[in-house]
Amino acid sequence: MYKNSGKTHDKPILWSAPLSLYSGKTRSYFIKKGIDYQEIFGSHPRYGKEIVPLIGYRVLPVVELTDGTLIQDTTDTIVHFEKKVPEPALIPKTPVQRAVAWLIGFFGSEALLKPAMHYRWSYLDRQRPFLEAAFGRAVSGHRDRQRQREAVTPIMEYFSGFLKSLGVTPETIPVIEASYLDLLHLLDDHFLRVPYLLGGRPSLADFGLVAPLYAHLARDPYPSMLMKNHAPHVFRWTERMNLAGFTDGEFPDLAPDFLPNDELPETLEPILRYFFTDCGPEVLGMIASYNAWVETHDALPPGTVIQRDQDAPTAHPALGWFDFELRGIPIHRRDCVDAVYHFQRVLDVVAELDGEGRRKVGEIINRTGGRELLAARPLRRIKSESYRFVLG
Ligand SMILES: N[C@@H](CCC(=O)N[C@@H](CS)C(=O)NCC(=O)O)C(=O)O
Repeated sequence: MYKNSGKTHDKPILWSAPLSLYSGKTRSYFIKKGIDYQEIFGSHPRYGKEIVPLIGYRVLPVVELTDGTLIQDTTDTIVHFEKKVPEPALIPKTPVQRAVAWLIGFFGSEALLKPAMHYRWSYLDRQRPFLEAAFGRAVSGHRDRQRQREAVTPIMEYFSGFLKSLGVTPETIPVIEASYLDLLHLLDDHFLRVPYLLGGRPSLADFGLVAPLYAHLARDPYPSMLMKNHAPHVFRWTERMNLAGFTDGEFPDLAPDFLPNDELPETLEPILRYFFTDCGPEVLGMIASYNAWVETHDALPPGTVIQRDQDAPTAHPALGWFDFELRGIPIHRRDCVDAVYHFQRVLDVVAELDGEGRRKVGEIINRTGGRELLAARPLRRIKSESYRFVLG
């Protein structure tokens, strides 16, 4: 399933960059879990020469384990280390907290790319020097401003081109911004009272959410100012997520654990409701787009790579475009096979529940408007093999 670099190391290596959305998720997980790791940016020659050819495409982060195994995918990394180092557990074991951690982790990692990319690229003119330096640090080994600037031009054009694929246009920007600001306010109410999403200990929910909310929305100058002024407690949580240990100076008396009795903090249900309402239709659209592809490619054998352009492997393979509405505004965007795959993982976690846990989770999902989304099913199972998504 994973390839091996053939090198051994004293510590796992996090191939990453400070500006990278998903790198922020693994970094925060390693810091909170207490994993002794070494971070090396993608500008290091070994990344381009040895790591990228093994993965098959440029992507950050990649975790190189001490035996050389290469894990690409932040959720896989967390699941791997949770098995290897069970305590302190950062994926809850009780049914409600476990299902909610997977759900919010999914929405955070997969459903907030629109605001993250919008605030980075639509406001480029207000933060260009910061982003040029950030990209330079990530991709160029030159210690020369001019040469770094030249090196970043193609990659900045590549990533800014994502706006169209995500459906970010002059017509959709107002609703994307309004929806994001509402999320910030809900999260601010929460982090005013509780240090992490599930209480006194960070979980998969926090790591999923910190992905968009750190590298782009807390660090890039324009959205950073917005977050600090609209949601100062969210900004503080992004700092907290990058500090070792669970106990925060603001909450010294709170046990460093999830809430007792599988309870959720009161302020969490409105956040779940937000995700189901504002992000649910988009995820449903992606699943429908995948299912339509499956129906027209019925005879494909297991192992077939799920991607329209088979010869151009990428972190976010696509099959086509689809339409959905955000608060009544139509949005046309490209689908993401990886998002459907990650939703399938959430469905698997919910399907494993039984008895009282299943009943309680069902009640929360119904109360917060998630019934339709949780009833959706990818028509054929998606597997991840050697960094590609394939039919099961
Ligand atoms: N599902 C992957 C996604 C990783 C990812 O998309 N990383 C971004 C940088 S933050 C990237 O390298 N994108 C390259 C591309 O989309 O071509 C994970 O969780 O690790």
